[in-house]
Amino acid sequence: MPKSILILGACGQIGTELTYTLRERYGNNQVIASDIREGDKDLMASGPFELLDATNYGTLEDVVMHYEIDEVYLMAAMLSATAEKFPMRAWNLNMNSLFNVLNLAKDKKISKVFWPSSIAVFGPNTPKEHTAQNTIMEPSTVYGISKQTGERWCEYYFNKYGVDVRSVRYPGLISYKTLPGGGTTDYAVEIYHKALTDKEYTCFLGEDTKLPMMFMDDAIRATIMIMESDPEKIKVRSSYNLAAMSFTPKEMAENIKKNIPEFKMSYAPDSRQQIADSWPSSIDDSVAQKDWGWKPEFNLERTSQEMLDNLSK
Ligand code: AKB
Repeated sequence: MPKSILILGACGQIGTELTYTLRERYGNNQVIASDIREGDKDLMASGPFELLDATNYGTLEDVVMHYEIDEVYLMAAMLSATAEKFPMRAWNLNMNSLFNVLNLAKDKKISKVFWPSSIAVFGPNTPKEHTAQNTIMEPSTVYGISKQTGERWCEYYFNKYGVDVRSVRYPGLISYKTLPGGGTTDYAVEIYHKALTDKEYTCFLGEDTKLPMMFMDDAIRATIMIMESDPEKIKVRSSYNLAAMSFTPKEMAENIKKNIPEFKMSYAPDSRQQIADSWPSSIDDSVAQKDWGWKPEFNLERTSQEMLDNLSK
């Protein structure tokens, strides 16, 4: 029997690309896309789509039973910058959707769960460079607190109820198909759009703010890799550090100038600077490399090339 997959938050930045990739891999009808609102028309037309609020257990359970779902990818979340504006809404969305999915797995209605964590689980007291898998974690943002709490619950459901939940801590993600929304690392996507249309960009982070980043193809590959790994290889059931590259806005601008020499960057840091300052600059992902063979493929050079080539089509 082919397995049946449900993606919650399928119209978001990660969900869109994950849906396309999983549909290619397992067949269009095996991958049910869902979101609280409609998104990209091509995505919605490429296979089954359900309008679904992941915080509503009843409707989520109905969809899971109707399609006989085996695996759920929970990509719905409120990101760091928006979560600072709406703390309670962020907490409710990020936590209730996770509990709903973990409880479905606990009750054996689904067999496997993917839930994304983030570098936001770390905080201002965490060592900034090569941040280890296990280190000080004192997140100072609403989003970070929800992700750290989520990690604890994932590990608890695995230990206590045997729930097969798998997770990675995504860095900032760079992609051209769907824009991110409400994150602190969003500048690293906006910059390419503005470089092509306006030849200039005002960055909301300071020029030396170094953050861990990853091209979307690497993020999708990591997600599918961890989900397809043998369960005994997944030794960390909270969430794995994941890394590809780290750079500052200034380094990114210099890189773009190699392709668009007239590109001009200016800086006007806003409230997102404080969030960025609380996060690591680079991540040590050696545990993911050792446990399930993770290895990134895209550096800044290759990412810029992909972004500029695809956005100028
Ligand atoms: C954000 O900026 O909030 C996200 C993240 C790093 O989790 N991209």
